[in-house]
Amino acid sequence: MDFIQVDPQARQHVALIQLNRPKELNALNLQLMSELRDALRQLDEEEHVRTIVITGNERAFAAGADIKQMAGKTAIDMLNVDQFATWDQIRKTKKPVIAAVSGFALGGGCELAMTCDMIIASETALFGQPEIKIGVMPGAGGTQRLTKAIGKAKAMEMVLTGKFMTAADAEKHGLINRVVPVELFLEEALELATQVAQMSPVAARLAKEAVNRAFETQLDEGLHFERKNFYLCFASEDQTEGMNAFVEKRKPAFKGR
Ligand code: CO8
Repeated sequence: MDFIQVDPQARQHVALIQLNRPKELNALNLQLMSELRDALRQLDEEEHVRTIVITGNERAFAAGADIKQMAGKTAIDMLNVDQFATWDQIRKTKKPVIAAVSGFALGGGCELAMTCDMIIASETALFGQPEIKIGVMPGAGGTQRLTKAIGKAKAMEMVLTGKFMTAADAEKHGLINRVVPVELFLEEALELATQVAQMSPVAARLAKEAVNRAFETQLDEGLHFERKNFYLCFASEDQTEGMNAFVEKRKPAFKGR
């Protein structure tokens, strides 16, 4: 594993996965996502593991999908790569998964945190869907999960302006479970994972499935719709301009085509 570190026994019955591309603020490239999928699949099968914590580092949980990797892609390239197959496998993890978030949780990083079952955040955590600023839109569930978590008005504002939400506001609006001081965010997540790990693993799995079922049918349709529109963004000049501007560290000049 190049971009993640796995400790299958961080605590009794609790595994820890750390995203590990610190220089790139844990930007989620295709390899990292495949490694994460493989690790979750393996931990899901290991009998001694009952709950899983995913974390980044103090500065960043993940600053989104890897813009440098996506910048030159066409809509058809994106469709053919089908990276969301990996995301679908991740969301099908049977054991409870907790995100321990500090610093940036942006774009795909925010979406990854929301794909987990619970989120513990440090007081420095910032959540956002800033894709609009680089000429695209959320593609890994952001338009669906954020809207369900914090409601239409707040979600619409975040998705249309790219504005970040602080950990305190994220707690207030129901996006996360709780905020703790930065030195405690991982400890708190491991503690919560340990609590869940003391329950019946069978009941925990079934209960997780049932809670997710509360919105799953709608979610499937919503995700499908979101993906089509996300791919369509890659047919625009604005996507090329937006992502190139990020890579070249300048302001984008969007033209509406
Ligand atoms: N992709 C690639 N590289 C990144 C990313 C990213 N998302 N975020 C940061 N980096 C890199 C920077 O380019 C920089 O690298 P270098 O040192 O080589 O120039 C390094 O990480 C450090 O970043 P900054 O110097 O920019 O650090 P700052 O503290 O000045 O700024 C920010 C931090 C505000 C987080 C800034 O880096 C930023 O705006 N990042 C991009 C955030 C963003 O737009 N995220 C959304 C990406 S699109 C997306 O997620 C689509 C999701 C749907 C599909 C999911 C499929 C996987």
